[in-house]
Amino acid sequence: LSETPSVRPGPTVPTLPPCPDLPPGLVGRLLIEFTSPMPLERVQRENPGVLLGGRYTPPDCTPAQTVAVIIPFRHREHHLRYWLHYLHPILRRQRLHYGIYVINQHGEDTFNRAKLLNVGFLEALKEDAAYDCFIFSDVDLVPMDDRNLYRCGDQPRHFAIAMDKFGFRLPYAGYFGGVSGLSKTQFLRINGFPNEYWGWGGEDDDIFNRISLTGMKISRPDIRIGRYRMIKHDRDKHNEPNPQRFTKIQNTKLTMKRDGIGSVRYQVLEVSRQPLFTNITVDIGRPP
Ligand code: UDH
Repeated sequence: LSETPSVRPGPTVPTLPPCPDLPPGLVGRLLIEFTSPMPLERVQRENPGVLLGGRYTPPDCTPAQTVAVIIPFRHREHHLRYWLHYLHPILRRQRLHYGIYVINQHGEDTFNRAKLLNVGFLEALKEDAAYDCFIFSDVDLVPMDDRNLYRCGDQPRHFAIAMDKFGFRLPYAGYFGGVSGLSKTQFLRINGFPNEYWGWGGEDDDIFNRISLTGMKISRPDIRIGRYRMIKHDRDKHNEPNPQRFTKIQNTKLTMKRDGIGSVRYQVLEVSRQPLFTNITVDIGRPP
């Protein structure tokens, strides 16, 4: 009798090839409009390949990254339907392995976009520790070109560089608002995002400062490709411009060490896996 245990080959698991760097089948410039109503049932019908919670993985290749798309949210259901309608097919064509997380601020206290994004980072990782790239997207911004690839690189990425509302130009050189992406490592290097910007404005400039102060540089797509349509809307209630934002962004260097992903406090009230996204309703408190 032989001493060596016999190794029987198991059933062969077909391993998919790595996804190509440039996804085949992109279409380039897209027609984006927000006139016809967009029932959620229609969006579900259009996206049968999306799994519960808004997860997707390409059937024909293995992507290099696992991407969590994080959306700060409150009372924008009709924007979300357009966003899902346009983005799922785009992300699919981009051959991304991704999940969609809508971080819904509970209650009617002042909105806090950056804190919601911090919550999204932590909660997405609780769902799947494999996430290594985080795309932070406003719910009202839809890319007009699918060559604007929602993935992370060796520097933090700013995607929404040419929005219709700013005349398809960057409003100022240090603008980092709307849609941005950081790898897990890049996000942790800047201690995540600030939690102390309540109301509208400034938080994106604080994030820009964090990136610069840690010696990183913003990467951007070509201006002809980074084009976006914004769904027109009035100013929301409880998200008034924050008068403290101008002084706060002067102090990022002092505040970023104590205020960030390491200090975020919140309470998850509900996690609900919908067919096209995961909704996380969260109590993030209120301004002091
Ligand atoms: N958001 C919500 N609910 C809110 C506030 C903000 O979901 O009540 C989210 C949403 O993802 C939004 C993002 O936070 O896209 C940014 O907020 P915003 O859309 O208010 O910011 P923006 O700079 O608009 O796009 C500012 C108000 C413009 C008023 C224009 C009046 N013509």
